[in-house]
Amino acid sequence: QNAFDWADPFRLDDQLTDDERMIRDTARAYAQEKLLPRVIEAYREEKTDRTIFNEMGELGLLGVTLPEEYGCAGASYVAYGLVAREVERVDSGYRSMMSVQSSLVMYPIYAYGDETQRKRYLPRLASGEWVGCFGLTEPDAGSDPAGMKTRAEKIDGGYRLVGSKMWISNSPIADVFVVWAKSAAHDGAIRGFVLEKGLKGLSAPKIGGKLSLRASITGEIVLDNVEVPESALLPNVSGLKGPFGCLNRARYGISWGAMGAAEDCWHRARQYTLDRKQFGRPLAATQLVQKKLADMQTEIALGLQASLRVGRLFDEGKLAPEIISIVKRNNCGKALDIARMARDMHGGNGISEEFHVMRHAQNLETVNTYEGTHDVHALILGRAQTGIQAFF
Ligand code: TGC
Ligand code: FAD
Repeated sequence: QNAFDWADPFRLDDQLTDDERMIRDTARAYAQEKLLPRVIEAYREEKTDRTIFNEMGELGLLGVTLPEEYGCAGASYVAYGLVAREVERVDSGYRSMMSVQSSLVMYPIYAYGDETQRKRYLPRLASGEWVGCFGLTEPDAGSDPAGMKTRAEKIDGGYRLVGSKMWISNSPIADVFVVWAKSAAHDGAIRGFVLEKGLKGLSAPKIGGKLSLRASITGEIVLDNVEVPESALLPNVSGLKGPFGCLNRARYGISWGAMGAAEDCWHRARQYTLDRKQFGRPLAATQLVQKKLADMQTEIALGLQASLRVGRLFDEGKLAPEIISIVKRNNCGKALDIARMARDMHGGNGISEEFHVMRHAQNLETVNTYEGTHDVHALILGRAQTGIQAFF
């Protein structure tokens, strides 16, 4: 009889290639040895360590799916998911830093940029020399990005950008800003622009007071008549499908990452309830606790298997974007439930930073909201199966 591996019931490990296992092991060692020791203080002090980008870059963890000619690893989408899972096992904020750089900044420059833009930005972003951010959301346009007010006016030799972006990961420390705006010169279509730090009128104030994702810096982007040359325009995409093409990749990565955070909560809850005795026996000896552990194991095993399937479809070029809504929505929602449950199973200790579970739960509130909220993904799936859009 084959042995049951409680931590890997579907033998996910066997379904990976040697390259994927190697990248996963590199990410796991880095996350456990270098990120875990600093996360408690970073979270408490709301401090983002800029050098994390350089460290990830050195290990080839940034833009991992992009071609080697731009300094990237040319790895599979499954490998990208595995990196997200390992990094988010430590903290969702660290995974945010990585996935914004990879999927929301490097990917659009690669997919929608020209060769000059690729050569200028990709190697520097891959090494972590430069940090990037992605500006889609605005104070009055979150779930409905089509309602954005930021606009690009045509001027001699380029464009003038006016508007503001809100809730932008990495923006206060960014060197490169991928910004989406409605362009009058393109019949009002949404177009992407690549801006560099230091432009006149461009600023990115930090948003303070976050009770979630505190290890990852978040800010605004203020575009006060920022003038850019024609070469700042991403030439090869027009319309909302530009930002959505990036979001497809980031949302897919988040589906793996959220499961990494959930696994950390599950493993900690299992160990804690094995060690902790009440009423003369371990908490893990009670039926209620065992049911909770079984629920966690089941949801995580299923969630990871689903993300793996989506990753393989990505790699085979057979992916329909709606599938991503299934895994983003399911895995974030389930991870949040698991983190809250693990917090409860730790009793009073569960609210302490030392036990990590409450930090995960707080982080997952954001993860369940950004990149399309849990309910917005339900509406995407509802539309896809009824043919009726219910957004308004
Ligand atoms: P809709 O009419 O559905 O589509 C407009 C155009 O876009 C195309 N499209 C897609 N293309 C590729 N992939 C997808 N997933 C696509 N979804 C739509 C579509 O074909 C159409 O193209 P065309 O050529 O016909 O114009 O647009 P809508 O306005 O009805 O959209 C509704 C909705 C709710 C689906 C959409 O707006 C949505 O997904 N809202 C959520 C917004 C969101 O996810 N924002 C994320 C901001 S970035 C972020 O949160 C980063 S956090 C990262 C971190 O820190 O880790
Ligand atoms: P709203 O759209 O106002 O939604 C509020 C509530 O209403 C939600 O529960 C939502 O599900 C619900 N709702 C909305 N529309 C409907 C509807 N039609 N029917 C039923 N219910 C509905 N954005 C970026 O562009 N770049 C980033 O790097 C980035 N990083 C972020 C980092 C953090 C820490 C956070 C918190 C957000 C970040 N975001 C970023 C923004 C994020 O994508 C948005 O917060 C998200 O898309 C939701 O938009 P909103 O906050 O405006 O909420």
